Amino acid sequence: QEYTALKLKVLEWAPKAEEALQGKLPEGASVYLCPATLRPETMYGQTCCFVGPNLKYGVFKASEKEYFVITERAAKNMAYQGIFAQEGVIEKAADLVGSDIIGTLVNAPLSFHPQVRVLPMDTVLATKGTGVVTSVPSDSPDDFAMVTELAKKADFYGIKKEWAELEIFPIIQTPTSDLLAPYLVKKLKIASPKDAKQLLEAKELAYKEGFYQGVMKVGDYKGEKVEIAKPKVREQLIKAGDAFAYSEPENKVVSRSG
Ligand code: ZZB
Repeated sequence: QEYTALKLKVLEWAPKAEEALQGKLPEGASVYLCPATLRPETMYGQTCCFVGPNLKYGVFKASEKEYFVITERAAKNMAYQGIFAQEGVIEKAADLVGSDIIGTLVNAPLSFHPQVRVLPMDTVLATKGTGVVTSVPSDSPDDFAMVTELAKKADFYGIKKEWAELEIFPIIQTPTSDLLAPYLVKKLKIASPKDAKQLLEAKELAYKEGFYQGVMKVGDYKGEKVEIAKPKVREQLIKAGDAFAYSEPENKVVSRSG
């Protein structure tokens, strides 16, 4: 699976993460949360970044002044892809639990919301990507269901309601909608992130319709088909130093079909 790993620079740590990192990073180091995505063309629509509250993350050294927050599993893969300074070597500066990171403020490249919060999502898999997921509720049904849930039960999740209520802008026009994820969540009567079966169906539909019939509504490739714009946006992000290629062997247990 060939992902685009995005670099979401930490602007302000949540108090618990701040404490856990005390004295562990060199002066002036930049730390990034690095979500893996298959939809770089949707990055204009990021409204938050998800971590699994119970997952373990590491802060891994990528270069002299750059550190990535990802799972150990992802770090091991990255070490063999020319992403870190030394081939095959991983250097962990600190450990973090997902719940420690929640509330952290990060910069989201290309997004209409340049600053977004790190929020919890229980369904983030430790076995896929980097264990960090960027949220695009306009085009990802899972993300729309989760931000809706978080806004509804902010106290329960220990977050500020407004962190989950950023405006959702149309990014891609398809024959059915320019807000495909909210449309599908409503159509399939998805009430919460627990409706796993319908969410899987919604995701499949959103991937297909978005890729084959979508047209960019925003950005440098506005008016171009998603199929055409996707690699161009990816290149643009990589050239700007805001993303890098990350691949991993297909995981038979969790991969989607087709
Ligand atoms: C932004 C985005 C925007 C995504 C979208 C999807 C969509 P999949 O689920 O196998 O098809 N993701 C990445 N890592 C994880 C993880 N560890 N646990 C749970 N979800 C994860 O493939 C990958 C997609 O699942 C990624 O692409 C990421 O969400 C999420 F508009 O990034 B995506 C219709 C989907 N639309």
